[in-house]
Amino acid sequence: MIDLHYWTTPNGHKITMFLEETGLPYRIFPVKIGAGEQFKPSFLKISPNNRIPAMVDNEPAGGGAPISIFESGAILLYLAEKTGNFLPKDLRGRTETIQWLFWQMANLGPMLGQNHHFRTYAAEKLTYAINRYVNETNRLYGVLDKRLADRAFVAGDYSIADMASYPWIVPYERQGQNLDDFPHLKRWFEAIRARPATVRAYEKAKAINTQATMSDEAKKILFGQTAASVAAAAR
Ligand SMILES: N[C@@H](CCC(=O)N[C@@H](CS)C(=O)NCC(=O)O)C(=O)O
Repeated sequence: MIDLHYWTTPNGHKITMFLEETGLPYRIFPVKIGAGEQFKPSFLKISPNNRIPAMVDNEPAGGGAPISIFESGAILLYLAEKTGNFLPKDLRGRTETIQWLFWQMANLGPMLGQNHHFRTYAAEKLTYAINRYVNETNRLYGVLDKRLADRAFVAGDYSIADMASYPWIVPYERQGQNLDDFPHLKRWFEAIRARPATVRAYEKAKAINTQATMSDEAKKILFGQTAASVAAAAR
């Protein structure tokens, strides 16, 4: 059994998308990040960066003690290796997939996250910061669109590289983007959106989090963090 410590955000959806594809048995432990549950000592033990998702595999290959993992890219890679799915076995296919997985982790996630922050959440609307991240989002959409111009998926067949990127494209309107400007990306997006496993993953999220907006209290918890926040949690 897999224990998934999760909240209903893009990085959380990556993992439910994978698990729903494979049918691997799992249970969800919701971590309400707007309520500060990511600072619970029991969660910090498996996710020292106080971020979701984190996962515990109670039945790792070869037996032994459970294995815990944080960082969504590391979790996807672990699950792909565990199940033998969604990561090619040949050297070239595997390298391509891991390369695009890292591209998502280092670019698409962090930059679009800043876009959400400055465009939607920040109380002060800073034109420079908004333009910077909306433009960078636009550039990254362009990179993905070009990559998808002559292939169905990011790297070979549907893989963990696609599962990593898709949830970040879902809020494209909120990121100030128009999918019609990126026809290959749009075709890829619609194909993944229609997959039964994707539909199930997003339905699960809706059932777990019924609150659509972020409260001022949640903003304080999420956007006021310093090293002292983690130190205080350990006391
Ligand atoms: N690079 C990390 C990023 C994880 C991340 O930023 N998670 C957010 C939700 S999408 C979170 O847990 N935020 C809680 C907080 O900011 O305290 C990953 O991909 O797992």
